[in-house]
Formats: sequence, C-alpha cells, structure tokens
Amino acid sequence: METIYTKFKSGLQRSKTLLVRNIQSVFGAAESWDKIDYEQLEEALIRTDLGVQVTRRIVEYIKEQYERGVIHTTSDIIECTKQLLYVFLSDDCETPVVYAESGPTVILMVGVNGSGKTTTTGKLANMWQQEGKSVLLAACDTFRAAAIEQLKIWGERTGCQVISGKYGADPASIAFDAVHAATARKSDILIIDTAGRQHTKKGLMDELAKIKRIIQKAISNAPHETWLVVDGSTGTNALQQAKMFQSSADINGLCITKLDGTSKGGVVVAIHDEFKLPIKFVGLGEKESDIQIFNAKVFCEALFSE
Ligand SMILES: Nc1nc2c(ncn2[C@@H]2O[C@H](COP(=O)(O)OP(=O)(O)OP(=O)(O)O)[C@@H](O)[C@H]2O)c(=O)[nH]1
Ligand SMILES: [Mg+2]
Repeated sequence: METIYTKFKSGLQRSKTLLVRNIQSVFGAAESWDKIDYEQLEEALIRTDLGVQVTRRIVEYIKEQYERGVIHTTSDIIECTKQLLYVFLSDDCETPVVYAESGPTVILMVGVNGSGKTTTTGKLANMWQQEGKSVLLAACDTFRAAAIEQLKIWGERTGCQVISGKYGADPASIAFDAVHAATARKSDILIIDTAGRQHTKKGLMDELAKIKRIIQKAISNAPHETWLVVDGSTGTNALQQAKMFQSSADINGLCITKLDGTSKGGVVVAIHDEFKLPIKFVGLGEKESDIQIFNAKVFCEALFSE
C-alpha cells in the first residue's frame, strides 16, 4: 500500500525536482558563497513560488548560518530550507475538521472556476465513507448544466446520496433542502459543492453569503467549515483569489489542488504565510484516492526527498 509519504512524494515530484535542482545549481561547486550566490538562491526559490517574504527569510537565515560557520554544503542548505519551511507550516495545519457536536457537520466548498471543487468534494466523500462516516452531497452548482450530473457521478462512485435541484434553480434553496435532509437522515457530514465564481464578481460573491445565511436558518452555527479550493498550479494567482474570497466569503481553510501537475508546490507555503489560513487537504492527482490531509512534516520531507 502507498504510504502518505510516497503519495506526497510522487505528487510533489515536479516541485521537488525544480527546488532541489535550483539550489544545487546555485551552490553546486562553489568553494565559498558570496552575495551573487545569495541573489541567485533568492531568485531560484522565488521561481518555485515560495513567495517573496518566505524566500527572503530563508536566504537571510542561510546566510547567517553560513557566516557563523554552522553550514558548509549544498545539502546543509537543503536541510536548512526544509526545516525552516516546516517551522512556517507546522502551526495550525493539521486538524482538518472539528466535527459538529450534534447533527451533521456542514462543509461549504467555494472557489473560482475549475479550481477542483467538485473533484475535491468527491474525493472527500470517498475518504469519509471509507472511514465509516455517512456523507451527503449537495449539488449547489446549478449554473453549469453538466455540474449536477458530475456530482451525481461522484455520488454513485462513492455510494453517497446527492441532493440536487433543476438546472438554474436557486442554489441557496438546494442548500437549505440539503441541510434538512442531512439532519433527517442523520448524516455525519454534508458537503456542499458550489458553482465556480470569479472572485471579482460581486453579485456571485453575494450569492455565497446568501447560501450561508439560508444554511444558518436550519443550523445556526453552520456551515462549520468554509473551504476555498485553489488550484495550486496557478501559482501566485492563487494568492489573489484567496485574498478576495477571504474578505467576502469568510473562509476558514484551504484545499490546494493539482499539486501533482506543477513544479510550483512552494505556493502552499506562500499562501499559508500570507493568510495564516490552515491548509486542510491537498489534491495530488485526479483519482478519488489522490487526496491527503495536509501534513507539514511529510510535505517538507517530500519536497526535498532524494
Ligand atoms: N491533476 C489533478 N487534476 C485535478 C485535481 N483536482 C481536480 N483536478 C482536475 O481539474 C479539473 C476541474 O476539476 P473540477 O472538480 O471540475 O473543478 P470545479 O472547481 O468543480 O470546476 P467548476 O465547477 O467548473 O468551477 C478536472 O479535470 C479535474 O479532474 C488534482 O488534484 N490533480
Ligand atoms: Mg464544479
């Protein structure tokens, strides 16, 4: 069976190769390091989308350690970077869900078009069903014709029921029905899939607020979790999206998808550093099992693995 480590490792292969190769190419044969080397290291790290602030902190630290004679080789630099990234990421990332004390735990999935909301919803349903929890899905993307069908296929694949309405129906009313159904059926978890929306469109952002208000009429402290699903392969674009959703949709966690398809997995660190939002899950492929609870230690190890 694949371990968590091997899953992260194969998913992060491209990011790892770029990061390690970049560091090695800067310091490879150097007998001593100087200003130019540090500038190149900074450039190399920024290219993996670790973000400017994180990169500067890493470079400063490495410089200081080198000048104090603590580190000498490229592998020291890699080890140092790994440990620093772990420190940056490890504060509050590893408790993905606090389950509701009674009634269903309601999770609202939001994000821009194509970020991976529906796929992540399906993967989560699969994971929790396998853990023996009962999961109900709500197809609140009534905007795109094929979206309801797409979620139903996930429902069949994972053995979860799906609450849906007609194409064009009010997503808030489907959310309302779904919360009642989840309560009546004693579901453990209700995952609400919503339509992709550009973070710049105010009307659509207001619609999210309406969905939340309606859910609260049924369960006052729901949704218990509102997760922004961001496509990690869009690199620093993801930062901008997170900013807008954070201000208008009150998100409390992130799912970062498509880390398998990018060499810029460093963006996970940049996003976390910028928003101090916990990273709940990461998507490492298209299959239902290609999802992992974010684990800072394993993430950092995999990002620098041999
Ligand atoms: N490689 C890879 N592909 C992914 C991952 N997550 C989602 N995808 C793919 O990304 C594409 C879009 O995924 P969806 O789940 O439909 O995205 P969405 O956010 O629901 O899209 P809209 O509802 O149109 O806004 C699909 O082809 C998925 O298979 C991932 O972790 N890795
Ligand atoms: Mg979708």
